[in-house]
Amino acid sequence: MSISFLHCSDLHLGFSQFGLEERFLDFGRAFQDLARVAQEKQVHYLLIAGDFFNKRTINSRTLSQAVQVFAELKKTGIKVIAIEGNHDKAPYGEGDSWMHFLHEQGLIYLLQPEFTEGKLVLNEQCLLEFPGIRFVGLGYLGSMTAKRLQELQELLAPSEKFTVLLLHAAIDQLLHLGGVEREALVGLEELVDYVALGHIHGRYELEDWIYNPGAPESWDLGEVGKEKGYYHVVITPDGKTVEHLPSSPRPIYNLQVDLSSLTSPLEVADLCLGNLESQWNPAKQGAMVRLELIGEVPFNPLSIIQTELVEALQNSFPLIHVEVFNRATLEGERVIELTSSQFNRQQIESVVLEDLMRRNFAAYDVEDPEFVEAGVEVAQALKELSVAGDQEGMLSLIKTWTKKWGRGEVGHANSSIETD
Ligand SMILES: [Mn+2]
Repeated sequence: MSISFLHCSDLHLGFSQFGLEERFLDFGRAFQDLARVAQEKQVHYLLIAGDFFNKRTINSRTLSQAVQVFAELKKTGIKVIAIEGNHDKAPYGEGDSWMHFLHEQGLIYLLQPEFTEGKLVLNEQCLLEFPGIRFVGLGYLGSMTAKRLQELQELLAPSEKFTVLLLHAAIDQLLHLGGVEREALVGLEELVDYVALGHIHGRYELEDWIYNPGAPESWDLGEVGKEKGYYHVVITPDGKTVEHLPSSPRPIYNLQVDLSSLTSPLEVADLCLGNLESQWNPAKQGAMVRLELIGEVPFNPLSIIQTELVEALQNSFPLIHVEVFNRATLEGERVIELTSSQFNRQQIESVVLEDLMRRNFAAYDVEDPEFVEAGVEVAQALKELSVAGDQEGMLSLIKTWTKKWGRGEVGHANSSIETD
C-alpha cells in the first residue's frame, strides 16, 4: 500500500497585489489549481507549510475561497495538514487565527506547537498520527527555530511510520535575515523522513530530505525566474519518490534597460518599448512588467516621469501592471553601495551623511577624511541632542565644531548664534 501527498506553501491567499482585483483572483486561482492537482493525483494528504493566507486579517471573500476549496477536498477524502507562517500566524499566546477557525470547522488539521515553561511539548496539537504516516508541525518559530529543533530531536520518539516535519523557515538561505543553518537539523535525520518547508518563495532542496516548493504565485515581481510549484510525494515500502510540479503564475517580464546611450529623459520610453517589443511573447497575455532603469545619464535621472513611462508601456502592450525601479545615476555621481554588514540605522546614516558632506561642502576639503568624519560625527550628535531637547548641548557642539573647522560663512553663522 502506498501513501501520497501534495506539499505546497506560501499561497498568500487574499493578496490584492498592487491593489488589483486580477491579482486577488490570481492567488485564488493558484489555490484552486493545486487543489485540482491534488484531486487528479488522488493524494491522501495536502500539506500546507505556512503562509496560506497573505495576512492575519482577511476579508470574507478570501475566507469563502478557502472554505469552498477545503470543503471540496474534504468531500473527496483528502486531508489537509497545515501550519501557520509568519504572515498568517496567530499572535503569541492566542490560539486565534482564521487558520484556527478552519481547523475548528473540521476543514483542515492545523498543527501548532505548545510550550510549557519555555519548552516545546509534543502533544496532539503538533503531532498528528495516521496509519503509516505521522506529521509534526512546528509552524514559524523565528529566532527560536534552532532551539526548538534541538528540543524536538530530544522529544520525538523513533517510529516505524513515515515522519513528515512541517516548518516555516529558511534553511541555509538568507542567513543574515533570520535564516537557519542546516546544522540546526542535525540529529533529526534519523527521526524525520521528509522536511516540508515553506517561507522562501523559490524552489530549493537539500540532500533529498529538505524540500521547499516555492510560492505558486509571485508575491513580489522580483521572484521572476524562480521555480514555483508543489511536490507530489509517493511513499511505498521501497522508499519515497518526489516530483516537483510547476505552477503557472501570471507571466512577468523582467526588463533591465541601460540608459547610458541617451541624451534626454524624453528618449527613455521609446528605448523601454523597444526592449519589451524584442522579447514580447503574445502567449503571455495580461503580463506584468518589472522594469529596472540603469546606467549613467547626462541628465537628472529623477526627471524621468515614471507614470508617463508606465502609461506608454500599458498603451502599447496588454499589461496589467508595470513596476519601475529607477536606478539610473547622473554621470560622475557617486553611488552609495551598502554592504549587508552596514544594515543598521546608524551605519546607513553615516554613509548617507558622508555622501552629503562630500557633495554639499565642495568649498571645503572634502578629500580630507578627518574633515568628513568629524562632520558626520557632529551631525549625528546634533540629531541625538535635538531628540533629547538639549539646546545647550547643541550650541556648544556647533561652537566647538566651527572653532576647529569653520571658515567664512560658517563663522558668520557662529556670530549670530552668540548674539541670540
Ligand atoms: Mn511567504
